[in-house]
Amino acid sequence: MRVKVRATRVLPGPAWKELAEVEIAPADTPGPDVDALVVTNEPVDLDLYPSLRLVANFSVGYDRIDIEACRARGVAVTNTPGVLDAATADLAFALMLAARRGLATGDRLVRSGGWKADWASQRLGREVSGATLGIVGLGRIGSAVAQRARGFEMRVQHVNRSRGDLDELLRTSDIVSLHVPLSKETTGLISRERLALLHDDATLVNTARGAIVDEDALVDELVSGRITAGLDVFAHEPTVPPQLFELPNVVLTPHIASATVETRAAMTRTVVDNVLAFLRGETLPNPVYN
Ligand code: 8YV
Repeated sequence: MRVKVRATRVLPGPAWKELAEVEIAPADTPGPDVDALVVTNEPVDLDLYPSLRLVANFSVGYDRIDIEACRARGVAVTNTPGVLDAATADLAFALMLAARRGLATGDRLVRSGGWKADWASQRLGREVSGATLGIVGLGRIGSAVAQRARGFEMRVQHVNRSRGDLDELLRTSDIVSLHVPLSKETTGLISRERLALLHDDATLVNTARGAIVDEDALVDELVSGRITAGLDVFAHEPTVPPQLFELPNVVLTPHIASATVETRAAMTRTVVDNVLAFLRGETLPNPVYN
C-alpha cells in the first residue's frame, strides 16, 4: 500500500530530492489519505488528516503544533534540533553587536547622505567585549552563544527552567539573550516588570520567539530610549510594531536566525531522514515526544 507524503512547501537543499512523489499543498488542504506531513512550524488541523501518522517539522521550535492533540491521535512529531544552533547563535551575536554599536543606524545615516564629520562622538555605542551576558535558557543554542561569548571575553551568567534567579540575571546583565522554547510557561516570561529590571543602556536580544516577551512593554521601553534591542522574532509575525521602525536603539530582522544555505540544507537533511525512517518503519531520529 503506497504511503502518501505531503509537504506545505518544497524544502531547500540536495536532500529533498531523496523523497519521491511528495505532494505540495497548504496545511489547511484536506488530506484524507496523507500519512506523513512536512510543515514549517505551522498549525495542523488533525481533522483534515484522518490517516496521518507523522508530522515532520522543518524547524526546531514547534510552538504552533498542538503536540498534545498529536500524541492523543498517535501522530508522531519530529523537529530539526542541533543543525541550526551555530547559525542562530551567530545571528544573536550579530544583533548584539549591531544594537550596541549602532550598525543599522550608521548604515542608514551613510546611505541617506546625512553623515557629517564627527557624527560618531555624538552617538557612542556600548561595548560587547568584556560585558556581562545573561543567557536565558542554556540549551544547545544558549550554549553556542556562551561559547561565542568566551571569544569576546564576556562574563557569562545563565538561568534555566530549574536553575537560577531570572530577576537577578536581568538586574546584573549588560546584555540578555533569550534561548527558551515558547510554551505556556515561557509566554510573557519577560514581563513589563522584568523589563524594568534591566539597567539603563542594557541590551535585549531575542532570536527565540516574540511572545516570550511582553511586546507592548518592550515597545514602551524602546520608545523611551532607556534600553537597546536586537529582535529577530515578534509576537505576531510578520507584523512588527510600527513604533519601532524609526527608533535608532533597535535592530529588526525578519526571522532569519537559521536562514543560511548551509543550515537550511541541514534542516532539510534532518526532515528527510525522519520521513525516510518513518517510511522504513524505523525509529524516528528526532521525535519531540516519546
Ligand atoms: C524556522 C525557527 O525557520 O527552527 C526554528 O524554530 O524558528 C526557524 O528555524 C522557523 O520556524 C520558520 O518559521
